[in-house]
Amino acid sequence: MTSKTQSAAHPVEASVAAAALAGLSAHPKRLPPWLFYDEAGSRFFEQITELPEYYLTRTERAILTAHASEVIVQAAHGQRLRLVELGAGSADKTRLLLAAAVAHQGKVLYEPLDVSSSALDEAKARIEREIPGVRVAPQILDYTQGLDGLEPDSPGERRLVLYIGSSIGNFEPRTAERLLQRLRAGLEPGDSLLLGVDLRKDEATLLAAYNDAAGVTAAFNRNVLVRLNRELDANFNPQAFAHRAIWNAMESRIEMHLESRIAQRVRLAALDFDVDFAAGETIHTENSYKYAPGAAEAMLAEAGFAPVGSWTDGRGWFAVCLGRAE
Ligand code: AVI
Repeated sequence: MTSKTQSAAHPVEASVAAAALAGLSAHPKRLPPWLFYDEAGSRFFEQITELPEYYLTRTERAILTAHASEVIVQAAHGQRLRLVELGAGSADKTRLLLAAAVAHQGKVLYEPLDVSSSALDEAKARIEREIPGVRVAPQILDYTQGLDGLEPDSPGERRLVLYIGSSIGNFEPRTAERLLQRLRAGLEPGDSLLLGVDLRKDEATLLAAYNDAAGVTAAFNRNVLVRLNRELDANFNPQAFAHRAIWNAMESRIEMHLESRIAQRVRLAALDFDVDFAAGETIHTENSYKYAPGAAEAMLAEAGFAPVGSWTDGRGWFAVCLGRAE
C-alpha cells in the first residue's frame, strides 16, 4: 500500500507525488495510466465502455455470452472451480462467467482482488444480490506484485483467474510478460488464467475507439490533470491541453497524450515544483497494446500456461484465451 506524507494543505499520496515528479521531469513527459482511476476517472471509464466507438467491452461480452460455459467446463476439468478476478469485477462480463460456474457446480466462491476496498465492497454487495450461489470474498491485494497472500486451493479445487477487459494491454510487453510469470508462480498446476486481449485491426476503428465523438475519452485523459490539481495543489488548466490518440504501428499500440496548446508554466505547489511546457509539447499518458492473432497465446505459453482454448468474435477484433498452469 502507498504511504501518505503531509503537505500544508492536505495529505499527499506518496505514490501520486512520486509518479508526477518523475513523469513530469522526464523527456518526453509522461504520467502512468493508473493515475486515471480516481473516482471521477473510474466513472469516465464506465462511460467509455458504453460508447458506440469503444467496441472492446461489448465485443468481449459477446464472446463470453457465447462461450462462458465452455470456458468454465475447460477450466474446471472435472474439479470444483473457484474464481479470482484481477480488479474489482468487470460487471456484466464477470457475471456471465459466475452464472456459468453456478450452473455448472451449484455454488462458487468469487475472489475479486483490488487495491481499493470501496470498489470491492460495491462488487460484493452487487454480485451476491444478483447471482444467488455466488459467495464473494474480496481481497485487498496489488496483484501486479503476484498472488502471494491468497489462500491455496483446497483439495479437489481449481482456481480460474480472470484477467479480462484488455487490462494487460496497458502494460509494456516486458512488464506484461513478467506479470504473467508472477501470476503463474502464485498458482498450482491445473489452475488456469483467462486473458482478454484486444487484437490489431484497421487504424480508423482503433483511433475512433480512443477519440470518441462525445469527448468522453478526452475528459478521461484530462482528468489526470484535474487529479493532480486536487491532490498536489497544482494549477493545470485542463482545457489548455488537447487530447491526442495516435496509432503507433511499429509498437502495435494506441498512445494517448495530452498536448499543451500553448507555452506555459504549471506549478505543483505540494511538491514545490514548477514544470514548463512548450507549445505542442506532450505528456504521454497511456499505451494500449493491440495483439496480433496468436500473440496472447504465445505470451501465456511463455509464462507457463498451456493453451486450452481461444475464442474470438466474428470480425476477429478481440480474443479471450484460456491457459492452464503446467
Ligand atoms: C482499461 N483499459 C483496457 C482501457 C484501454 O482501452 O486501454 C483504458 C482506456 N483508455 C482509453 N479508453 C479506455
